[in-house]
Amino acid sequence: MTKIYTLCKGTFPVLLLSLVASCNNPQAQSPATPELPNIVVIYLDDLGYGDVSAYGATEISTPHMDRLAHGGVRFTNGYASSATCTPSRYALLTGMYPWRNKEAKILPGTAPLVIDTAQLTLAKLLKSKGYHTGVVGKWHLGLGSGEVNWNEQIAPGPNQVGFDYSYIMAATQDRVPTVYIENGFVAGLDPKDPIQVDYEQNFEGEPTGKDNPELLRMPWHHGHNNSIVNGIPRIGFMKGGKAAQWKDEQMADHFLSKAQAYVKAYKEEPFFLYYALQQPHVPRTPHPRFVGRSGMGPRGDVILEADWCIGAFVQTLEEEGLLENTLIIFSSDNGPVLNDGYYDEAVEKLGEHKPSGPLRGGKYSLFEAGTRVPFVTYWQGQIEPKVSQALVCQLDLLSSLASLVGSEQQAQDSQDLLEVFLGKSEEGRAQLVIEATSRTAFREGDWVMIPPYEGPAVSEQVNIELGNAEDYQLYNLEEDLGQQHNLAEAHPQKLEEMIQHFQQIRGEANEGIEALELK
Ligand code: NG6
Ligand code: CA
Repeated sequence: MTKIYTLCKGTFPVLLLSLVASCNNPQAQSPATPELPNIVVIYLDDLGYGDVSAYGATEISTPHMDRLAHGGVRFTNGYASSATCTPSRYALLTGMYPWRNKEAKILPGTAPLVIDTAQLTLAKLLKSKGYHTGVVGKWHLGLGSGEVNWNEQIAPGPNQVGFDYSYIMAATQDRVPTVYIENGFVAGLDPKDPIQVDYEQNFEGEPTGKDNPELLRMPWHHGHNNSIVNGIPRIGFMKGGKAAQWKDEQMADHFLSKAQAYVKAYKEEPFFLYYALQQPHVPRTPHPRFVGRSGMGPRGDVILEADWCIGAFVQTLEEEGLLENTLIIFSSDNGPVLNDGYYDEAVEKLGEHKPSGPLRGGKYSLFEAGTRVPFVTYWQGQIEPKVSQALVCQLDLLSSLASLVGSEQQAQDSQDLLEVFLGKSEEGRAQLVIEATSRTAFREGDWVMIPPYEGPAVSEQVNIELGNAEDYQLYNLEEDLGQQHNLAEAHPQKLEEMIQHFQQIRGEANEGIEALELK
């Protein structure tokens, strides 16, 4: 009976008509009908390669992330497409390298949608195969097409690029508007208190982080000195919408409850849920029950909080009997950062913890820790636990999942690595272009080449090595994972070959691209 049920479930509604008949017929258990699993992408914000105990963290314990990592394929060469959020998310959803779209860079909360509504997306693709599609959590891909009126329907947004359901924050936790948006409408908005948002100018009479330090419970270090919401200074100015403003400490539970509700609502259909948690991005605001739990201050505490959320979410799948029919992909949008603009003791209380693990750099960096992130595929009963060294990128999920659900659609830069993601092959990508604040570098085999870039070697603001240097850099990651030995001079032929292969994909490096100013 269960078998017939899942068979019918998996193909709904594409083959609905023919299946109505076969579902009613107990003899009709045709193995020819492929089953479509639910697909969940659990995506963290700024979680580093070394922030997960399954990836070697010893000072912090993440049992729920570990459960996925140890029970599925744990990729050690799994990459986000970029060392910052918007470009990585753009690539995840479109299967296109983010540097092909000059708008795909860290966006203000008022930026227009960077995905063309005519463009193929993972959500659209799965929807075309009968999936119900949902996104819960951080969006940060822009909304609207210019001027957004936050008091009316906000479109285009997730619902116009393939998501049937969306419950999102527009940009980041540190950017206004600090409200949730459900299917294009600000949740809980009181029409008598309309929202206004501006990234250039303050609204008259409104306090700011810069001018009113006495109102702050979390001081700013760099940036983050505009409007104050819940005692936290943000990027951008906002007025009104008081009843709709989120409570930072409750955000994790709030998104979790929406993700759980989504699963319960659509469990009868194959569903695709993009569950984009906000941790451990700044401002780090653990719920009181997690405060002090890590001994590392808020950054460690919100990692434990995120881990708990993942556990609770997976438990929901389990309780609903969905775990064996759900492919879970767990990853992060970019590498770690400690001080990303607020004084929150992330640096002072770090102790022996190494958010980047054995890798060099961090968020914003062209060195490995910028883009190499925890990356796990888990599917109970279908994926055998293993560690894979195959080179994979979030970019590849689109074409790989297309293959899983029997779609012919592929995206330009996305490789079909389904067998690798299912743990049946070690043949990953041969090459990958990585991006960090509009600069790009190139990995091929065990080698990585970083072209020369102007700008500081170490960012003064975030204290991270960015990968900028006057000369080409060439590293062999097999021998030198920590990128300590630049082999560019010792291996001129290899360097030349890497530059050529890089340019074949990338075009003339950096042509027309302005790198983001990081001090
Ligand atoms: C930077 C912010 C940083 C963070 C980042 C986006 C400043 C000085 N810094 O501009 O705090 O918000 O943008 O992070 O404002 S991301 O993970 O969404 O890419
Ligand atoms: Ca991020």
